[in-house]
Amino acid sequence: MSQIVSVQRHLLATQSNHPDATGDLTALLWDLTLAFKLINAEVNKAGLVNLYGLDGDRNASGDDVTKLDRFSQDTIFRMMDHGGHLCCMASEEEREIIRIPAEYPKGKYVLSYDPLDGSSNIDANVSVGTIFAIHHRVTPEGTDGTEADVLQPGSALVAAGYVVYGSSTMLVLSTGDRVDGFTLDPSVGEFLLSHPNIRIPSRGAIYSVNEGNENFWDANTRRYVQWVKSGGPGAYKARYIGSMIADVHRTLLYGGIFLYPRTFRKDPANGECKLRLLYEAGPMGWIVERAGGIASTGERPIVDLVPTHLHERCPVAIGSPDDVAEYLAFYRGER
Ligand code: P6P
Repeated sequence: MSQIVSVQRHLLATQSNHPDATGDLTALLWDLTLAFKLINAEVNKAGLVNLYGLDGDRNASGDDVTKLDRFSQDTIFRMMDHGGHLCCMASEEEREIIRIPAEYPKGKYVLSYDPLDGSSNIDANVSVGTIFAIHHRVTPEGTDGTEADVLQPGSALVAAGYVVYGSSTMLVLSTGDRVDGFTLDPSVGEFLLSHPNIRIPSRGAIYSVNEGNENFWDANTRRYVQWVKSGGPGAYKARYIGSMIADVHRTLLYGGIFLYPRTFRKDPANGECKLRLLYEAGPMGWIVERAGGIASTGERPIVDLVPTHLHERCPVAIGSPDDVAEYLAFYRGER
């Protein structure tokens, strides 16, 4: 009979593998899991307390902010601002970095997060989630964090993860060595280890892309998708939820490929990208790589990109190594 392991116990066991660990990261992650439980409770009853709908704001990326975005943003801030683990934060919902209030100590980590990814779908009860990324600060200890602490590549991540608020609520987390999944048992309010050491299948018969953009992709991406649809790699299914966290979570567990390539709709010369590097592509790409997958912009690994501003976007090809390698061969004109 399998052991019952809470995320807290798992984090303590992981910490014991690092003799120089101070417990700071463990405590930071514990605080985050409580924020996730609070957000989960609201997401699960949003329709009952009129939390659906927009709150009238627009975020730095120009997206309409839903009431649940605002609630999730505020919950994470109020949970994380006083623990002494962070020097600053950055959120997809905030134009500038989020400072730690003067009365609280400044810690050695920096947290970047998308408080509620996929929230444009929330009123239709589509799975949404929270994505988080943790780096060591690069500015002097004890001082206020700056953008320099936030603008770091995925390759420098210390930990990252996401929570899918779906048919069940699942936390997927990595502190570097492996990827583990914890399912929330709502009857006791604990995240319990349900998917130890997640490894992405080498191939999966699912491709996931918004085909409504097909006429605005580059020619090689169009060729790849047509090749898949004509049975090139075998009989593949199309699955696209429109919530990156749900599409990538399915890809991580079932295999296959998730694509959000550059589109040439608004700017035919340079194109435009949809997914945010700091809050979506970077952490999700880092996690998939830790599980044995590939996460590429088409030109280079996503985790190699050094962000130049807080709301930078990038093209995304994430998934099983065989599937993403085939896409990259088409994208680069090698097939
Ligand atoms: P489209 C949600 O708004 C999001 O940022 C990602 O979660 C999702 O993958 C993408 O946008 C969906 O974009 O253009 O297909 O609606």
